[in-house]
Amino acid sequence: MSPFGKGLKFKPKEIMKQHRRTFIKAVGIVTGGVILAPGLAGQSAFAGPVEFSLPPLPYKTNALEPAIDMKTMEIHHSKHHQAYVNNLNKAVAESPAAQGKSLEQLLAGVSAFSPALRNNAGGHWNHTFFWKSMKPGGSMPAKDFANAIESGFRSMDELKKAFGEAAKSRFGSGWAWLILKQGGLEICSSPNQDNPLMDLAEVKGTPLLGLDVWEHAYYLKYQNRRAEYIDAWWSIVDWEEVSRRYDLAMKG
Ligand code: MN3
Repeated sequence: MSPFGKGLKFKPKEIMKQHRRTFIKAVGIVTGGVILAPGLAGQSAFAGPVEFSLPPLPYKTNALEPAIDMKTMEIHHSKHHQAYVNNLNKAVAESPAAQGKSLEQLLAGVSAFSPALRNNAGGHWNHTFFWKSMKPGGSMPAKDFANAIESGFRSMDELKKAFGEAAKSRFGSGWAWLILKQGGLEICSSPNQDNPLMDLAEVKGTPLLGLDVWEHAYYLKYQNRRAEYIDAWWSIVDWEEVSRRYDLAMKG
């Protein structure tokens, strides 16, 4: 006899879902090579295989203070980013052509998909990239990348100035980017959750650094003072990580 008893109104698919939930609660893993924390897996809808999940922050939520306060980090990661992940999984489940694709593949062909998929695939990629672009106390650029900054912008200060201008002048919600484009460094910005990896982006390239200038990223501490948030942010940029991205992009 089935563990669910006889005559229950479960359809076979629902029984599978129930069974998987129980299994996941017990051991915290999902089949298909995807490892998830139990709490995280419990939030998933299970319309199909779980493709995307919220990555943990690489530091504590208070580790970037005073540049970014703990409450902002908590809400930004566990609510906003989680919502992009959940809604991306929903959008993929509703789009057969999107299934089985990596996040980068979705972005590269995003013009073929729904606005929901575009916004949430972008949201998931951008935030994952953003968390890894920061480090408590920041770090220094490696030599090759420091040279590239000098030839592209004359100095780090000039780079920060140009990047800050792009971040301040992006109207409404969006992102500022430092990208590698045809071997050279460039600065641009994008609206909403778009990014330079998208086929429909105004400026395309390989992102090396990105700054979230949505109000949810800074409003609790800075309110309307976006420029102050940008200035403070430089103290926690992980330039070593940006240098690694530069090296990889130059090789690719
Ligand atoms: Mn955000």
